[in-house]
Amino acid sequence: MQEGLHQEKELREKGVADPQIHQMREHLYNKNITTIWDIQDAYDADYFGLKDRCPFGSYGLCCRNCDMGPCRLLSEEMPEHVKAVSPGLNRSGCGKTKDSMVASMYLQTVIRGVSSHIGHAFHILRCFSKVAKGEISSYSIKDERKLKSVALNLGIRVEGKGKLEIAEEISEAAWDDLSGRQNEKPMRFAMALAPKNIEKLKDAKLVPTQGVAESIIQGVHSTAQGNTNSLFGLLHHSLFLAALDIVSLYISTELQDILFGSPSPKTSEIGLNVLKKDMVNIVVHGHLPLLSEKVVELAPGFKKDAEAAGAKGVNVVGICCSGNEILMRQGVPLAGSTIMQELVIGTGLVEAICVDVQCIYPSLSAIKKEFHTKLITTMPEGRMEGEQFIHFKEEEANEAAVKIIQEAISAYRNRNINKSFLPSTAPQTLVAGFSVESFMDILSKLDSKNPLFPLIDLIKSGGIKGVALLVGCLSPKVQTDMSHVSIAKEMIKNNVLVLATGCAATACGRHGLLNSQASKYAGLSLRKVLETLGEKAGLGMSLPPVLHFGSCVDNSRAVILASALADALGASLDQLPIVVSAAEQAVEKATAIYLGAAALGFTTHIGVVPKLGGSPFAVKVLTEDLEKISGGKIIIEVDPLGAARKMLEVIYSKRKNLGI
Ligand code: BF8
Repeated sequence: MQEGLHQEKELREKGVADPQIHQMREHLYNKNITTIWDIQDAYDADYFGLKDRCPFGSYGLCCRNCDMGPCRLLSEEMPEHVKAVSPGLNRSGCGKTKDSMVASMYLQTVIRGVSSHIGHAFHILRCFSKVAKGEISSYSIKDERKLKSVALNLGIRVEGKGKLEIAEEISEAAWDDLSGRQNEKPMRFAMALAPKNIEKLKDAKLVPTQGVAESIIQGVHSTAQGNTNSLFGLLHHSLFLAALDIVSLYISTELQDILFGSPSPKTSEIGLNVLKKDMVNIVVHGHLPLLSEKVVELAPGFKKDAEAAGAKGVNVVGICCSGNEILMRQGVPLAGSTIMQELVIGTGLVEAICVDVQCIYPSLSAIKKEFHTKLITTMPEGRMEGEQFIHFKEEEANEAAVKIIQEAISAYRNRNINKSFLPSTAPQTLVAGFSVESFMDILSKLDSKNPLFPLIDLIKSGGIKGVALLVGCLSPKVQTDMSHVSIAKEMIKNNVLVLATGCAATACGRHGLLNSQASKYAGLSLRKVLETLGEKAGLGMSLPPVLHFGSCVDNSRAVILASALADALGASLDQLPIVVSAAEQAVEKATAIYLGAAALGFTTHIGVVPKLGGSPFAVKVLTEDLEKISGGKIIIEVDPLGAARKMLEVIYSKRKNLGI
């Protein structure tokens, strides 16, 4: 682990690679406005004389759960200067060992990640249920094809039923899965997602079961003082919840598609320069499409109001996963990735940044005070002290969106153009909006009856060697962006098709990997495949070598695709030449996702050192032993090229085992 921490430092010393981030950072630094990278630099420069983050926290050996603590334990691996000042205790006040402390802290991280995704699913489900019951008119069922396919996958009959009736039955299934009584029954959405693989997990007791809330409480309970000290029990529950996490993502994705439409490829742009100097700029930020869709829908109706305020109109742009949602469905441009949220406000050109939940830095409050920007919070989970709160409720969705747009227009009058700054870099063009449905539509141009067959043939023939799914966040602890970008380039060079979601996708977008021109980085056979598919799909250009597969909840889309491939090949998920990489995991949700992928059977890479170093046993369980249980495992590798090499080896060996 110590070596990994050194490697992280070496990578961040290379400096930020995206020129627009570099320019904005410098601009703000000169104005004494600090950003996430400056804080990381401050930790590197001096932190209680350690010149790094606290080693006890970094190793997962700091427990502050109860008031006997905090307790911190010493690892042999820690640097000498730490050992010299530490009393060298090897158990907490209550007797937690290094193993149980590490595993307990890790489970708590997973629980926060899973709870965030389940919280997301609840927001969507509540709205969906009200639509199904005809209780609200601000939303409707936009995608009937998807409604029916979700119903059929859940075993719900659709003949002779109206769409609201079908929707109500889907909603009941989702409520049972998420908040029904805990029982031994697999979640219905789990069986719809990957039936064969879920069966396979039975012996390992990793099948996501109904009554999610109780499973979470059980996890929190077992980490409370005076409960289990079993390393295996705690890690097993982490894996169980993480598998369940993927199913909760699936619920959100499916219901969102029904409400807002399944995505299809759209050309758009990404970069700070999508903000317009002569328009009222509204940035939507967070994760739920409920609010962002409404702002996008209603903003054009306020052109006259904006003109009256001296602007040419209202420009809505996205950031974070709310941004991904409206990008892939409406083609709305992205101002940047989540890690750039401070910079977006720092342009001085944002009238309102409206946020819902998750990945919203509390630092926004301080930064926006330097400008005329309004930070509008809309949900209790994301409320910020001293900031405006427009409580978003489905029943009053239109009213909330209108209020936000009006607030933004009124802020435009206070914009001080002398305080504004945009970097000199033009936005990157990108194509986003790939989903299983839209990808199958493209493949159906090759085989209308069995669209999956051409993909299987390509994998079998080696035209596509395998698939890599890039997930998760961007981190200031490494060279931001470049872990994802380097891995993506290495994969496509070796004829591996790359799917990307969340911030991994937006990083690839800013570095020009989400457009046709990027096929020049692809190996010969992958390039040919992309050109053929692009031509057959009538796009008049090659498909991008990295397919933007949506927001973080849309990782479930990749699992659906993998599950269909596994069925067609007569294999299980762990046998497929598919790897997952969370190269810059930062947020608890990313932990839930990468661990969930490994629980389902995927070999999954992480590129930031996890807080597991205090327990070599915990590391062994996740990086080695897990393979015997689920078929998946974790690869911890900070160096991106080293990680790519390891993932390619996995792909080649899986191909060999499949005899292809
Ligand atoms: O959910 S990748 S920083 S934005 S957690 Fe957050 Fe990580 Fe970005 Fe979307 Ni996902």
